[in-house]
Amino acid sequence: MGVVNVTPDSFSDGGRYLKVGAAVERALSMVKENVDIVDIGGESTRPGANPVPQETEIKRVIPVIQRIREKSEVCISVDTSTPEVMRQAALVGCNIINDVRSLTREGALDAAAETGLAVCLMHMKGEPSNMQNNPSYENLIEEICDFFSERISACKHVGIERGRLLIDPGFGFGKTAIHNLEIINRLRQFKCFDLPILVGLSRKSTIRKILGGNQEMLKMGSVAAALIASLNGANVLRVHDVEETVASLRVAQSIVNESFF
Ligand code: 7PJ
Repeated sequence: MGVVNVTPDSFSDGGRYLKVGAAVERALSMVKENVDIVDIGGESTRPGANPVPQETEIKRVIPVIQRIREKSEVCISVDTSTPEVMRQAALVGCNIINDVRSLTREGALDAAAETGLAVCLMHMKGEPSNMQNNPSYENLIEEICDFFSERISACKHVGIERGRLLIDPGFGFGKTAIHNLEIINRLRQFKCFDLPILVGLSRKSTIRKILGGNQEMLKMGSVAAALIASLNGANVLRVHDVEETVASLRVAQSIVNESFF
Protein backbone atom coordinates (compact mmCIF):
# COMPACT_ATOMS: atom_id res chain seq x y z
CA MET A 1 0.00 0.00 0.00
CA GLY A 2 1.54 3.30 -1.12
CA VAL A 3 0.92 6.47 0.87
CA VAL A 4 -0.29 9.51 -1.05
CA ASN A 5 -0.94 12.41 1.30
CA VAL A 6 -2.95 15.32 -0.01
CA THR A 7 -2.30 17.50 3.02
CA PRO A 8 -0.17 20.58 3.55
CA ASP A 9 1.28 19.36 6.87
CA SER A 10 1.99 15.60 6.79
CA PHE A 11 5.38 15.30 8.37
CA SER A 12 7.26 13.34 5.72
CA ASP A 13 5.99 14.57 2.36
CA GLY A 14 3.91 17.49 3.57
CA GLY A 15 2.77 19.78 0.82
CA ARG A 16 4.47 17.92 -2.00
CA TYR A 17 1.34 16.31 -3.35
CA LEU A 18 -1.08 19.01 -2.37
CA LYS A 19 -2.07 19.69 -5.94
CA VAL A 20 -4.49 17.16 -7.36
CA GLY A 21 -2.39 16.55 -10.46
CA ALA A 22 0.76 15.86 -8.50
CA ALA A 23 -1.03 13.44 -6.17
CA VAL A 24 -2.53 11.55 -9.11
CA GLU A 25 0.85 11.43 -10.79
CA ARG A 26 2.52 10.01 -7.69
CA ALA A 27 -0.22 7.39 -7.31
CA LEU A 28 0.23 6.32 -10.95
CA SER A 29 4.00 6.17 -10.57
CA MET A 30 3.46 3.84 -7.60
CA VAL A 31 1.33 1.63 -9.85
CA LYS A 32 4.32 1.37 -12.20
CA GLU A 33 6.39 0.36 -9.17
CA ASN A 34 3.95 -2.53 -8.60
CA VAL A 35 1.96 -1.15 -5.70
CA ASP A 36 -1.26 -3.08 -4.99
CA ILE A 37 -3.16 -0.34 -3.17
CA VAL A 38 -2.82 3.46 -3.12
CA ASP A 39 -3.90 5.12 0.13
CA ILE A 40 -5.24 8.65 -0.31
CA GLY A 41 -5.39 10.85 2.78
CA GLY A 42 -6.54 14.43 3.25
CA GLU A 43 -6.28 14.77 7.02
CA SER A 44 -2.95 14.74 8.83
CA THR A 45 -3.05 12.46 11.87
CA ARG A 46 0.50 13.11 13.01
CA PRO A 47 0.93 13.69 16.77
CA GLY A 48 -0.53 17.05 17.78
CA ALA A 49 -2.52 17.50 14.56
CA ASN A 50 -6.06 18.87 14.69
CA PRO A 51 -8.91 17.53 12.53
CA VAL A 52 -9.58 19.42 9.28
CA PRO A 53 -13.05 20.64 8.24
CA GLN A 54 -15.05 18.11 6.23
CA GLU A 55 -15.23 20.40 3.18
CA THR A 56 -11.46 20.74 3.07
CA GLU A 57 -10.99 16.99 3.28
CA ILE A 58 -13.52 16.41 0.50
CA LYS A 59 -11.86 18.98 -1.78
CA ARG A 60 -8.50 17.35 -1.22
CA VAL A 61 -9.25 13.66 -1.66
CA ILE A 62 -12.33 13.17 -3.84
CA PRO A 63 -10.90 14.67 -7.09
CA VAL A 64 -7.71 12.65 -6.56
CA ILE A 65 -9.58 9.36 -6.15
CA GLN A 66 -11.80 10.16 -9.11
CA ARG A 67 -8.86 10.88 -11.41
CA ILE A 68 -6.86 7.85 -10.33
CA ARG A 69 -9.91 5.69 -11.03
CA GLU A 70 -10.30 7.21 -14.50
CA LYS A 71 -6.74 6.22 -15.30
CA SER A 72 -6.16 2.96 -13.42
CA GLU A 73 -7.83 -0.10 -11.94
CA VAL A 74 -5.51 -0.10 -8.93
CA CYS A 75 -7.15 -0.73 -5.57
CA ILE A 76 -7.73 2.63 -3.85
CA SER A 77 -8.11 3.22 -0.12
CA VAL A 78 -9.17 6.46 1.50
CA ASP A 79 -7.50 7.42 4.79
CA THR A 80 -10.44 9.09 6.52
CA SER A 81 -12.62 9.08 9.62
CA THR A 82 -15.31 11.32 8.10
CA PRO A 83 -18.62 9.68 7.09
CA GLU A 84 -19.31 12.03 4.17
CA VAL A 85 -15.82 11.44 2.75
CA MET A 86 -16.43 7.66 2.96
CA ARG A 87 -19.69 8.02 1.01
CA GLN A 88 -18.30 10.31 -1.68
CA ALA A 89 -15.12 8.24 -2.05
CA ALA A 90 -17.21 5.11 -2.65
CA LEU A 91 -19.17 6.93 -5.37
CA VAL A 92 -16.00 7.79 -7.33
CA GLY A 93 -14.50 4.29 -7.25
CA CYS A 94 -12.71 3.85 -3.93
CA ASN A 95 -12.33 0.26 -2.63
CA ILE A 96 -11.20 0.45 1.01
CA ILE A 97 -11.94 2.74 3.95
CA ASN A 98 -8.78 3.13 6.02
CA ASP A 99 -9.90 4.73 9.27
CA VAL A 100 -7.33 5.43 11.99
CA ARG A 101 -10.34 6.02 14.30
CA SER A 102 -11.89 2.62 13.48
CA LEU A 103 -15.32 4.03 12.60
CA THR A 104 -15.81 5.69 16.00
CA ARG A 105 -16.82 9.11 14.66
CA GLU A 106 -20.53 9.78 14.78
CA GLY A 107 -22.18 8.24 11.72
CA ALA A 108 -19.02 6.47 10.51
CA LEU A 109 -20.21 2.90 11.17
CA ASP A 110 -23.43 3.45 9.24
CA ALA A 111 -21.69 5.30 6.40
CA ALA A 112 -19.09 2.53 6.01
CA ALA A 113 -21.78 -0.14 6.11
CA GLU A 114 -23.76 1.65 3.37
CA THR A 115 -20.79 1.86 1.03
CA GLY A 116 -20.21 -1.91 1.04
CA LEU A 117 -16.44 -1.24 0.96
CA ALA A 118 -13.69 -3.05 2.86
CA VAL A 119 -12.63 -1.38 6.13
CA CYS A 120 -9.30 -1.21 7.93
CA LEU A 121 -9.79 -0.96 11.70
CA MET A 122 -6.74 0.68 13.31
CA HIS A 123 -5.96 0.79 17.01
CA MET A 124 -5.32 4.21 18.48
CA LYS A 125 -5.20 5.15 22.16
CA GLY A 126 -6.53 8.71 22.48
CA GLU A 127 -6.76 11.23 19.64
CA PRO A 128 -3.93 12.62 17.45
CA SER A 129 -4.03 15.81 19.57
CA ASN A 130 -3.21 13.94 22.82
CA MET A 131 -2.16 10.37 21.94
CA GLN A 132 1.56 10.81 22.60
CA ASN A 133 1.08 12.27 26.11
CA ASN A 134 2.73 9.47 28.03
CA PRO A 135 0.84 6.47 26.59
CA SER A 136 0.80 3.48 28.96
CA TYR A 137 -0.62 -0.03 28.98
CA GLU A 138 -0.94 -2.82 31.53
CA ASN A 139 -0.82 -5.40 28.77
CA LEU A 140 -0.18 -3.84 25.38
CA ILE A 141 -1.09 -6.73 23.06
CA GLU A 142 -4.12 -7.77 25.13
CA GLU A 143 -5.47 -4.21 25.17
CA ILE A 144 -5.11 -3.89 21.38
CA CYS A 145 -6.81 -7.28 20.91
CA ASP A 146 -9.70 -6.23 23.18
CA PHE A 147 -10.07 -3.10 21.07
CA PHE A 148 -10.19 -5.12 17.83
CA SER A 149 -12.80 -7.49 19.33
CA GLU A 150 -14.98 -4.54 20.31
CA ARG A 151 -14.72 -2.83 16.90
CA ILE A 152 -15.30 -6.10 14.99
CA SER A 153 -18.51 -6.56 17.02
CA ALA A 154 -19.56 -2.95 16.36
CA CYS A 155 -19.08 -3.59 12.62
CA LYS A 156 -21.07 -6.81 12.77
CA HIS A 157 -23.88 -4.96 14.50
CA VAL A 158 -24.32 -2.56 11.54
CA GLY A 159 -23.94 -5.29 8.92
CA ILE A 160 -20.24 -4.98 8.03
CA GLU A 161 -19.35 -8.63 7.75
CA ARG A 162 -15.99 -9.98 8.88
CA GLY A 163 -14.86 -10.69 5.32
CA ARG A 164 -14.68 -6.94 4.69
CA LEU A 165 -12.29 -6.18 7.56
CA LEU A 166 -8.55 -5.67 8.02
CA ILE A 167 -6.86 -4.91 11.34
CA ASP A 168 -3.91 -2.62 12.10
CA PRO A 169 -2.16 -2.22 15.49
CA GLY A 170 -1.56 1.48 14.71
CA PHE A 171 2.16 2.11 15.06
CA GLY A 172 2.80 5.45 16.76
CA PHE A 173 -0.84 6.05 17.60
CA GLY A 174 -0.75 6.30 21.39
CA LYS A 175 2.40 4.17 21.71
CA THR A 176 5.98 4.76 22.79
CA ALA A 177 8.86 3.60 20.59
CA ILE A 178 9.28 0.58 22.87
CA HIS A 179 5.58 -0.28 22.49
CA ASN A 180 6.05 -0.10 18.72
CA LEU A 181 9.03 -2.47 18.81
CA GLU A 182 7.09 -4.91 20.98
CA ILE A 183 4.20 -4.89 18.50
CA ILE A 184 6.43 -5.61 15.49
CA ASN A 185 8.07 -8.44 17.39
CA ARG A 186 4.76 -9.97 18.50
CA LEU A 187 2.71 -9.24 15.41
CA ARG A 188 1.74 -12.91 15.03
CA GLN A 189 -0.42 -12.64 18.14
CA PHE A 190 -2.94 -10.69 16.07
CA LYS A 191 -3.31 -13.68 13.76
CA CYS A 192 -5.90 -15.02 16.25
CA PHE A 193 -8.50 -12.83 14.51
CA ASP A 194 -7.88 -14.57 11.18
CA LEU A 195 -8.09 -11.21 9.40
CA PRO A 196 -5.51 -9.54 7.14
CA ILE A 197 -3.02 -7.45 9.15
CA LEU A 198 -2.03 -4.03 7.82
CA VAL A 199 0.99 -2.17 9.24
CA GLY A 200 2.25 1.37 8.76
CA LEU A 201 5.82 1.85 9.93
CA SER A 202 7.14 3.93 7.08
CA ARG A 203 9.32 6.89 8.18
CA LYS A 204 7.78 6.88 11.65
CA SER A 205 9.56 8.28 14.69
CA THR A 206 10.54 4.85 16.04
CA ILE A 207 12.76 4.35 12.97
CA ARG A 208 14.08 7.87 13.43
CA LYS A 209 14.84 7.05 17.05
CA ILE A 210 16.97 4.07 16.01
CA LEU A 211 18.75 5.56 12.99
CA GLY A 212 18.46 9.37 13.20
CA GLY A 213 16.68 11.76 10.86
CA ASN A 214 18.71 11.39 7.65
CA GLN A 215 16.23 10.72 4.82
CA GLU A 216 18.20 7.86 3.24
CA MET A 217 18.61 6.18 6.62
CA LEU A 218 14.90 6.62 7.34
CA LYS A 219 14.09 4.97 4.03
CA MET A 220 16.39 2.00 4.67
CA GLY A 221 15.09 1.60 8.21
CA SER A 222 11.51 1.71 6.96
CA VAL A 223 12.19 -0.97 4.36
CA ALA A 224 13.86 -3.18 6.98
CA ALA A 225 10.98 -2.74 9.43
CA ALA A 226 8.38 -3.45 6.72
CA LEU A 227 10.22 -6.61 5.70
CA ILE A 228 10.37 -7.89 9.27
CA ALA A 229 6.69 -7.09 9.77
CA SER A 230 5.97 -9.08 6.62
CA LEU A 231 7.97 -12.06 7.87
CA ASN A 232 6.05 -11.75 11.16
CA GLY A 233 2.73 -12.06 9.34
CA ALA A 234 1.77 -8.62 8.04
CA ASN A 235 -0.36 -8.88 4.89
CA VAL A 236 -0.42 -5.23 3.82
CA LEU A 237 2.49 -2.80 4.27
CA ARG A 238 1.62 0.90 4.20
CA VAL A 239 4.76 2.59 2.83
CA HIS A 240 6.10 5.75 1.18
CA ASP A 241 8.95 4.00 -0.66
CA VAL A 242 7.13 1.53 -2.87
CA GLU A 243 9.92 0.56 -5.26
CA GLU A 244 12.41 -0.24 -2.49
CA THR A 245 9.87 -2.13 -0.38
CA VAL A 246 8.71 -4.22 -3.34
CA ALA A 247 12.34 -5.08 -4.17
CA SER A 248 13.05 -6.23 -0.61
CA LEU A 249 9.85 -8.31 -0.54
CA ARG A 250 10.81 -10.00 -3.79
CA VAL A 251 14.12 -11.06 -2.29
CA ALA A 252 12.38 -12.35 0.85
CA GLN A 253 9.79 -14.26 -1.18
CA SER A 254 12.48 -15.84 -3.34
CA ILE A 255 14.22 -17.05 -0.19
CA VAL A 256 11.03 -18.30 1.46
CA ASN A 257 9.91 -20.11 -1.72
CA GLU A 258 13.43 -21.15 -2.73
CA SER A 259 12.70 -19.96 -6.28
CA PHE A 260 12.94 -16.90 -8.53
CA PHE A 261 9.93 -15.10 -9.83
C1 7PJ B 1 -1.31 4.91 9.48
C2 7PJ B 1 -2.45 5.18 8.75
C3 7PJ B 1 -1.08 3.57 9.93
C4 7PJ B 1 -3.15 2.98 8.85
C5 7PJ B 1 -1.33 6.99 9.02
C6 7PJ B 1 1.82 8.38 8.95
C7 7PJ B 1 0.66 8.83 9.74
N1 7PJ B 1 -3.37 4.23 8.43
N2 7PJ B 1 -2.45 6.50 8.47
N3 7PJ B 1 -2.04 2.66 9.58
N4 7PJ B 1 -0.60 6.05 9.62
N5 7PJ B 1 -4.03 2.02 8.56
O1 7PJ B 1 1.75 7.97 7.81
O2 7PJ B 1 2.94 8.48 9.54
O3 7PJ B 1 -0.10 3.24 10.61
S1 7PJ B 1 -0.92 8.67 8.94
